[in-house]
Amino acid sequence: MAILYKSEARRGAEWARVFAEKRPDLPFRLWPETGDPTAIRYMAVWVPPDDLAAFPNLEVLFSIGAGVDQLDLSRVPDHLPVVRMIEPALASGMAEYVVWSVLSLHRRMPFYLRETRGGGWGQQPLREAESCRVGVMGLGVLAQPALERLAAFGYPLSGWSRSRRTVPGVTCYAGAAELPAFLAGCDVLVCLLPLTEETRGMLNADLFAQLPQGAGVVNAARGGHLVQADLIAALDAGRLSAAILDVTDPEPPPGGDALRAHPQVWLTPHIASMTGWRSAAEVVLANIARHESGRPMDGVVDRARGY
Ligand code: NDP
Ligand code: OXD
Repeated sequence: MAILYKSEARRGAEWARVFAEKRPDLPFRLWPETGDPTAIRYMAVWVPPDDLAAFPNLEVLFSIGAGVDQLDLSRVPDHLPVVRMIEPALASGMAEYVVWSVLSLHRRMPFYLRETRGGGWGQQPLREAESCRVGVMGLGVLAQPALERLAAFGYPLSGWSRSRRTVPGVTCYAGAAELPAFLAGCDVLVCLLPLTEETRGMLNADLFAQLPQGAGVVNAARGGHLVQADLIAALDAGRLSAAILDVTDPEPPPGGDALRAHPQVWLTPHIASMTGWRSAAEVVLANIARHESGRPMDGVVDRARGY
């Protein structure tokens, strides 16, 4: 019985230390050194090996990311549980990124940086936090701590999810029927949805048209949520004021890509949050212990929903 780790080797070395310390009975293999493939019971991956059938005794596929779209679930046998990453470093990193990007858009930083770099000194009226409505698409594990931090600034907060949620201090909307009402109240819109068949391409012209004039958009989820040409058109038409994007499709965007050059777009290279090295290994160990004692694991993906 062994676990196979397939992702960045430096992180893998840290995982190997944690496993050696806490589960010396469970050999840790670092891809591409699989050893005997029939011994592999667990895998922790960003993207799995092409031929999963070569590991006939695999019992659980752990994603080292919170998102699982990169796994291509259609290639993963139905009987195999897929478990996504839920761990504290991901949540705190995302909360920081969301607070930074909301503050930047609320305080019109893309405008001021452009203005001062261009030799100007123009000022705009200061908008109070209490009049800058912030809405988050997705009310999950990453969205909720971010909303909690945003509350400290006094922003009126709302959130949108698939099923009905209750989050203290947040006006919650659910489902397609309530999306228009949610969007109408977002001066800054933050996307923290998983990428699924339902959510792919959601950040499009139709959605932008339902936001208040001059709204700002943050996408810290996946590049596939955004229809890039629609964003550029909405910015150029003045419908949106600015966008902060941590994710693009593809990543990285090609050299001459319109997003890279657009004055109202700030890009970051998928760094909004990162799985903690040690904490992630410990979370996977805890889930293996649950699995081995017949208890439910934390973060099992619902294959029908896709997240
Ligand atoms: P969760 O699964 O905990 O939460 C997802 C939320 O989205 C839930 O509230 C869910 O609704 C909602 N949702 C899903 N589908 C729909 C839909 N069709 N309509 C409305 N709401 C929907 O995910 P996390 O918070 O852990 O992560 C979110 C995403 O963030 C990840 O999937 C990943 O893509 C991205 N990510 C990006 C990182 C980065 O560095 N840029 C780092 C980590 C993650 P419900 O509550 O009803 O289930
Ligand atoms: C994730 C990510 O999904 O880092 O964890 O994007």
